[in-house]
Amino acid sequence: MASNFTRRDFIKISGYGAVGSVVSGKLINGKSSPESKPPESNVRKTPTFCAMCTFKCAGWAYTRDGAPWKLTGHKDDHHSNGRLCTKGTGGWGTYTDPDRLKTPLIRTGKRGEQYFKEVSWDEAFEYIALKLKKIAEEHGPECVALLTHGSDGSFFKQLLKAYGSSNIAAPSYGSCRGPREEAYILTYGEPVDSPERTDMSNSKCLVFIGTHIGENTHSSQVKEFGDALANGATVITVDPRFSTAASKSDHWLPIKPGTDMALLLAWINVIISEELYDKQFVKNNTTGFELLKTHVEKYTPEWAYTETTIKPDVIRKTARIMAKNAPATLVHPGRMVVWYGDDTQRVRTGAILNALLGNWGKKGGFFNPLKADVPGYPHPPYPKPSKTWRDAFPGKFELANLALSSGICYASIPSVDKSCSFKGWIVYGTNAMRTMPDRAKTLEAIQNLDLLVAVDILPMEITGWADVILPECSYLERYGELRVTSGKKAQIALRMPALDPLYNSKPSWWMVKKLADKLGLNEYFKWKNVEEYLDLRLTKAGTSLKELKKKGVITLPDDTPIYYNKNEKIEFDTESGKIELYSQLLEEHGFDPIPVYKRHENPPEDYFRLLVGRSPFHAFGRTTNNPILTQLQNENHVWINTLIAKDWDLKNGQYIKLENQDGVVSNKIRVKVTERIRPDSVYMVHGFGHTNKFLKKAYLRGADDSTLITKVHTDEIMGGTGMRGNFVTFIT
Ligand SMILES: Nc1nc2c(c(=O)[nH]1)N[C@H]1C(S)=C(S)[C@@H](COP(=O)(O)OP(=O)(O)OC[C@H]3O[C@@H](n4cnc5c(=O)[nH]c(N)nc54)[C@H](O)[C@@H]3O)O[C@H]1N2
Ligand SMILES: Nc1nc2c(c(=O)[nH]1)N[C@H]1C(S)=C(S)[C@@H](COP(=O)(O)OP(=O)(O)OC[C@H]3O[C@@H](n4cnc5c(=O)[nH]c(N)nc54)[C@H](O)[C@@H]3O)O[C@H]1N2
Ligand code: SF4
Ligand SMILES: [Mo]
Repeated sequence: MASNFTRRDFIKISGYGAVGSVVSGKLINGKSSPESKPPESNVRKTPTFCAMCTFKCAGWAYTRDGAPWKLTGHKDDHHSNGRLCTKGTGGWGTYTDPDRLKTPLIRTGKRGEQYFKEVSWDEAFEYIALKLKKIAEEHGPECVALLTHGSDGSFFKQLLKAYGSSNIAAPSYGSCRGPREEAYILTYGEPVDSPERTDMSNSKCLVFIGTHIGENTHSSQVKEFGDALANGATVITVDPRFSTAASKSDHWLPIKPGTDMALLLAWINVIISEELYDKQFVKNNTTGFELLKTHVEKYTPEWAYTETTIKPDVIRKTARIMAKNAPATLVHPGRMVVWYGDDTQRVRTGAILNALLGNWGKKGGFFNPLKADVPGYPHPPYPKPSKTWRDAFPGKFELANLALSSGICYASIPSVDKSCSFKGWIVYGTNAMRTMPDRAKTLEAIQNLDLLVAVDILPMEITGWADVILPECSYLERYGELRVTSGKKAQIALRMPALDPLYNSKPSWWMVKKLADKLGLNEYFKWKNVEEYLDLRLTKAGTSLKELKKKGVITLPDDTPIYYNKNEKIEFDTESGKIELYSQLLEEHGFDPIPVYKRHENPPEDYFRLLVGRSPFHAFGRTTNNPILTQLQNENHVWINTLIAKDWDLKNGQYIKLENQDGVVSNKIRVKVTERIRPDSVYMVHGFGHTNKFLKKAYLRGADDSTLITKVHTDEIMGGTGMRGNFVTFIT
């Protein structure tokens, strides 16, 4: 199976960070051609960090004659490494999109019918404040939750805490990387975090289990993958689909979906039985090795073959390659890991394999991240909430370190055994109707709320159900929360307005300040305006707003080494102070202390497993109406194996519908007939098939995977919403 896109092309592209930006539109080009260069006096360059997805790459927004021109990456930034991805270069499309929300709206018709009246900001805040006060009086402030995604949700988080609720959840936990973070906390005492602490640039062997970097275009991850390829790293990709990463790999293992843990256990079996593990590292830094050794004896490559369809000799060979390159071998922990419900255990199996390779704190493995110390703006202590979302789930998800959006959703559906029932949601920057699976539950929850506020930039599915819609201006028109993230450098980045807000849209910091006034909470927001808020914090960190405005990104001095020395004994933040190959904590909570393989359901006859991934041109559902990015892709396709297409008489490009195991039917979607997927599965990218008719470009373009994800396989350890246990058949 050949790809006409070579390894060299990929390296080139990742170096330039703009996978496929082939459209000639002025706004899409990261670089201008010399002849298009305008007189400098008309050009303004403003620091920003991207909000097209949530990876927060820092860059520069250029305007020319007061109009949008281009966006580029910041050369010092550890997220972008100087280059934005395709989605990022299309950022001005969020500003120019004619479908933007333009003014505050209050619902006049029934929920979901989308009848709204235009109101002033003051009327909108008055309405919200009255409802919030009523909920606080009748049920307690804890019965209001904030669902949020994206850095500027920070201001609403502060508001909610001041109001008296700690129920703040992001889809990036329960519906994305939560199981990964918990698996690494359980094993190493620390999360992987975002951006990932993976030292791919220096890896000599990279192992991708599902994670599809290249289609997942998080800038630094693509750049580092490109560096590894350029340095000649051996790449092993495990994916039922011939992904972009697979096409750059030395070994593609087209695994039967849902059986990855079997492969991981068999790799561990080989590495232990052939004594290929890092003996000194394991002796110094781990606990439970002997128990692990006995535990994996039964998980031979021959056994794994029957589960995974990966041949025993391939399993042995790839395990030996990993060991040979260790500790510069990285079994990538993935990112969107909510697949089959046993996700914490699956990711933990990979974490254990990494421990045997001795790559923690090692070049080419996981580095020790640095982070700038930026104090918050001083405020009185927040009131202590008397209940949380956890009260609705006694004895469950105790190992979840963050709140679950699905937990808040289920706890909003009244039932006698729920002691914390939610009455109000503030939804900031997350399209909760699409990002949480099992939409029927989300709708039931919403219908029981006394207040649903949606803060968004576009008319999305969630805004359609809101009581009040607050139109935020785009990230290019506002100051935002500081970006303080961990990485190889201790950095701070600034987002500031490149242009004034269009229409009657406003930034979230302004909304929160006004709402705090109405709620009598202004003692928590003593700053006069956002510039004062940012400057005080930056001054305490040893810099200033003035410096950030000029530089965009600053790196604070920090000479803490990001690698450990060879044979150094490491202190881990686990109960035992060591890497826990055997987890006492999991055992105490009634879970397998060492991962145990359990089989998942197979698709019924004539059904195929629905696999989901990313379009390299889009971020989730938030960009599929973007006037620039829709020029690159304006609908999705369903990948169907050539043999299956023949059986069903399906042709390339033909529209079909998909029906899932519960009889739910998708919108129409074009077929892509390909050998690049296993016959037992189909694949589509997330983010298309919008049903809000006010999204003129995206409305009913392609199909939405969320509609078909009616069965959720909940991770019993931390509550993640496993989404890949759904099966579809074809309606022609
Ligand atoms: N079915 C299915 N569900 C999934 C996934 C999947 O692949 N399939 N992926 C999961 C993953 S990995 C993640 S991380 C989550 C992502 O979940 P979300 O971040 O909720 O994803 P989006 O659909 O992009 O929704 C973003 C919302 O924010 C709005 N928005 C964009 N910019 C701004 C802004 O500047 N201000 C404000 N106020 N709003 C803004 C957009 O218009 C949109 O309504 O979804 C998870 N859920
Ligand atoms: N362009 C773009 N990039 C993005 C995003 C975006 O919206 N657009 N979103 C970002 C976010 S928030 C996230 S979380 C990441 C998500 O991206 P990743 O974490 O890289 O990937 P996943 O969504 O976990 O996995 C998708 C891949 O898993 C394969 N797969 C499906 N089932 C199985 C299985 O059972 N076993 C194995 N081994 N493989 C399987 C699919 O074929 C597909 O190639 O992407 C990030 N990057
Ligand atoms: S990965 Fe791309 S879309 Fe996401 S923040 Fe970076 S440049 Fe923006
Ligand atoms: Mo995610």
